Amino acid sequence: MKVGLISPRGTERNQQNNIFFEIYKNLLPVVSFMIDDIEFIPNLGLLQIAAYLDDRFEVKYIDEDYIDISTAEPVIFDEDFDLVCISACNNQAFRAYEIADKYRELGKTVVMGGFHPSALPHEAKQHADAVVVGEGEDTFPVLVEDWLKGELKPFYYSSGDIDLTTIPMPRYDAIGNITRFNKMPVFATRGCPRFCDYCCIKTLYGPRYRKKNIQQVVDEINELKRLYPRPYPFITFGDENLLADHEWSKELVRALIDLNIRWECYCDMSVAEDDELLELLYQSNCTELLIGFESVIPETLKHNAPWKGKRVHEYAKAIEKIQSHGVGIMGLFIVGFDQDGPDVFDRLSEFIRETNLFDIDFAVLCPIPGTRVYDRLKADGRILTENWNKYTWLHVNYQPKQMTPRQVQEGLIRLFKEFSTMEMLEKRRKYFRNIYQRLAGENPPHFKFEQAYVKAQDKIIKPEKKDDLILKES
Ligand code: B12
Ligand code: SF4
Repeated sequence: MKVGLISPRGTERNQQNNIFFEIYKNLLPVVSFMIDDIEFIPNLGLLQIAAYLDDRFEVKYIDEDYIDISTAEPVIFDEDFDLVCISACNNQAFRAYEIADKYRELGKTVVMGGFHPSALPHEAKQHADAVVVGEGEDTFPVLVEDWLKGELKPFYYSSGDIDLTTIPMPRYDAIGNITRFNKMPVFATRGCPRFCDYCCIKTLYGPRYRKKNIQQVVDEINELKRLYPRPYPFITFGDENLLADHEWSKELVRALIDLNIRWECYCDMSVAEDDELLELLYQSNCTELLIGFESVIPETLKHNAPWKGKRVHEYAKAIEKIQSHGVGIMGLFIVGFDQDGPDVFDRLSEFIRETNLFDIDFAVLCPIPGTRVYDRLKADGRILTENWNKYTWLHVNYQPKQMTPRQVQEGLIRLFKEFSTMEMLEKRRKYFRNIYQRLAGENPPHFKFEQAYVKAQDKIIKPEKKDDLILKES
C-alpha cells in the first residue's frame, strides 16, 4: 500500500509566489550571514509519523515548499496513493485543503494533522476523512489500523503526553533527495512549561516538558550523517527550549562534541548563568542559540510573556556573556503588541545596535487560533482577516491598539532593511572576529566566518521597490 506524506507549500520566505520572497531573498544573506542561504528544512512531523508505517506500506515524502511551483501539480497528484497524510501550519492550511479536496475527488483517503488542524479540527474535517488533534505517536498507529479495517473515525485526540523515550526514530530515509535541504531537524525534548499569550505550543503538545534519551538523539544524528553526503548537514534542533534543564543539557552537549557537527537550537537566556554549559556549547560547534526575547519593552513583556518581563533588564548583559564565549545569538523579536506604541521600532533598533546580536529575526504579532491572543482579539472584533495564507508572522492581520496596521507593517519592513545592510554586517563581523580570535587564534576553526562574509557580499542584490506591493497585500 502506498502512503503519501505531503507538506503543502506555505513558507513565506522560501516560496517564489509569496510577496515577501523578493524582499527577504535580497536581505537574508546579510541578516543570516552564517547560514549558506535561506534555510531549507524537511517536515519532521511527517517523518515522525512515517516511523509507524511498517513494511506493509511504501511511503513517499513530498515537500511542496521545495518543488518548483510550475511542476508541483504533477509531482503531487501523479501518484497513486492509497492513503494521503497532510501536515499543516496556519499558512499552509488553504493549500492543504486544496490538495486534500482534489485527492478526495480521486477517491483517496485523506488524513490531516499538525498545528492548524489541531487548533481547528472541525474546519480541517471538512476537507479530510480524519483529523489528528495533537501529537501523532499515540493517534496515528490507531488511525492506520482503523483505516485498514474500514473503520476510520473522524477525529483522533492525542493524550498530549507521549513518552519520548519510547518513540521510534523519524524516517529520515524517506526524505528522498536529501541534499535539497541544508538543515536537518532533530528534536530531543518536547513541550514547554510556559504559556505565552501568542504561542500555540501548549495547545499542541500540552504542558509537560519531556525528554528523549541522549542515546536516541545521538543515533538520530548518526543516521543523518549516514544519509547526508559530506560536509555533514547543519543540525537544527526544533525543541522549544533544548537547554531548559542545564544538567541534562550538558550531558547532551558533551555527546554532540564527539559527533563533529555544526548545530543550533532554541533556548532561553538562563544559559548565560552557566559557564560550564557555555564552554561546552562552544566546543561542540553550536553556531547560534535562537532566543525569543520578543520585546525590549517591560510593559509589553509583562502582559504577554510575564516570565520574560522579569528578566528584560538582564537581556543585554546575558547577550554579551553568551556571545563572549563564541556562541552567537539569534535574537527573535515580535512587534505590534497592544502595549507597543510607534516608538517600538526605534527602541528595538537601539537595543540591537548596542548588543551586537549575531543574527536577528523580526515578526509581527499573529493571532494564531488556539492562543490567548487569538481569543482576545477575536472577542474585541479586531481580527481583520482569517485568510490563513496571511498567517505568516509577517502580515498584519489584526487591528493594533496604538498604531495602524500600515504603521506596524512599515515598521517591520524598516527593521528588516535597517539591519540588513553591508554596514551592519561589517560591524558584526568585526565584533565576532575579535571574539573568535581571542578564543582560537588567528584562524579560528570554529566558523568559516570569512567565507560566509564573502558569500553574503556576493548575494546581496539591491532590494527592488516591493514595499508598495507588500502594503497593498496586507
Ligand atoms: C523547523 C520549523 C520550521 C522550518 C520548516 C519546517 C517544515 N518544513 O515543516 C522553517 C524554518 C522553514 C519554518 C518556517 C516557518 N515556521 Co516554523 N517551526 C519549526 C519548528 C521549530 C519545528 C517543527 C518540527 O519539526 N516539529 C517537530 C514535529 C515532530 O512536530 P509536529 O510537526 O508538531 O508533528 C507532530 C504532530 O503535530 C503530528 N502531526 C503533524 N503533522 C501531521 C500530519 C498527520 C497526517 C498526522 C496524522 C499527524 C501529524 O504528529 C507529529 C508527531 O507528534 C516549529 C516549532 C515546533 N515545536 O514544532 C516551528 C513552527 C511550526 N513554525 C511556525 C511558524 C509561524 C513558521 C513560519 C510562518 C515563520 C515565518 N514567518 O517564516 C514559517 C512557515 C512554515 C511553513 N511551512 O509554511 C509556528 C507555527 C504556528 C502555527 N500555528 O502554524 C511554529 C509552531 C513555531 C511557534 N512556536 O509558533 N519552521
Ligand atoms: S513562546 Fe516559547 S516560552 Fe513562550 S510558551 Fe511558546 S515555546 Fe514556551
